[in-house]
Amino acid sequence: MKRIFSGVQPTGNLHLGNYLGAIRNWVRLQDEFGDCLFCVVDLHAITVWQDPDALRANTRETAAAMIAAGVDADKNIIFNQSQVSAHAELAWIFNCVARLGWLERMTQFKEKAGKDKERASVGLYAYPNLMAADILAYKGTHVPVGEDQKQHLELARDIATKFNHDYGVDLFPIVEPLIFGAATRVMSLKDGGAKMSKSDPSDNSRINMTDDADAIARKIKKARTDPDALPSEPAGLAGRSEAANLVGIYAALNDSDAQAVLAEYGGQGFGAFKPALADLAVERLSPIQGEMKRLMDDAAQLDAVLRIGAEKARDLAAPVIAEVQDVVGFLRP
Ligand code: AQP
Repeated sequence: MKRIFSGVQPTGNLHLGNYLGAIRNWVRLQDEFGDCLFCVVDLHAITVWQDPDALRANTRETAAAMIAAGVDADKNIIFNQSQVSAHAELAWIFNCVARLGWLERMTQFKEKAGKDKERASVGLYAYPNLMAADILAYKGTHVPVGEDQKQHLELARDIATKFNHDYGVDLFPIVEPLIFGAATRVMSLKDGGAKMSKSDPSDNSRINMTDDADAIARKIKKARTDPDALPSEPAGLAGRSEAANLVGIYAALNDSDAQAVLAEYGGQGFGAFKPALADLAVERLSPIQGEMKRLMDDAAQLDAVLRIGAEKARDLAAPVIAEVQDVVGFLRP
């Protein structure tokens, strides 16, 4: 059976990369896969400090963005991770399956911990084990994510394989990443070598899902580029990471590809291309933003969606956790 699991951290500043790399693809997959769980991963969020009130607000905002983007809350399971204890339970077991050497290789930990890794939380280090538990608590088979999560998904595969091998069972599936679309890695507007990120201190580096039309136009206008005109073929974008990023964003928003964008804009400068990109971004994002705002104005309704989703998720995870406990040798009632 095919089952999708994917998540977004409620760490604020939800951005165009989260939308194009993940959430929009969920909308497309929900009809193809009968069983989809979309999670606001608040346990992951606290691996770095979160103000409690901001965490509550960001959890609701993230859920609102999913629904506003078109994820159907009736057909799918939308919930926040901390309401389902199976995630933390299975993560502990996976802490005992994963090897230190595997975690040592995780580039996201290195990037997020920075130079002072002694001061990083243990949770940040063990983050990929929790991510494996998120998926495997439901025997998830497919995980739509941006390219940055590829390494974590390889680790989830390693954990599933080792668990199955160590206990001589065929309990966990080997998960498949689903990384697709014209913008699997949206880059910072200020630096074509860095990914667009919630935690970038510069707000001008990203287009937030809550930015209004003026902010979107201003940020795209200020986006770093080079002085050359756009090439007429994608090959001409080699070595021009900022130009390639803007073309990729345009292609993703327009549901086309770089070839088609350059067929239209090749030979033109950024003075013409940037306003066209800004108009397209506003056109695509503003309906989502309107709906997000409407949903955010009714916190009780959003909380109800998350509560119902968590109930359904608990029901799905319970037999898997029981099976794992039997396999591991835990006595249970
Ligand atoms: N720049 C990006 N381009 C494409 N996809 C992206 N994703 C994140 N950034 C980009 C995808 O969005 C989903 C949710 O990500 P997350 O909330 O788990 O956060 P993250 O991957 O750690 O990335 P952020 O948003 O940039 O946060 P910080 O600043 O905390 O690192 C995932 O599927 C991810 O691949």
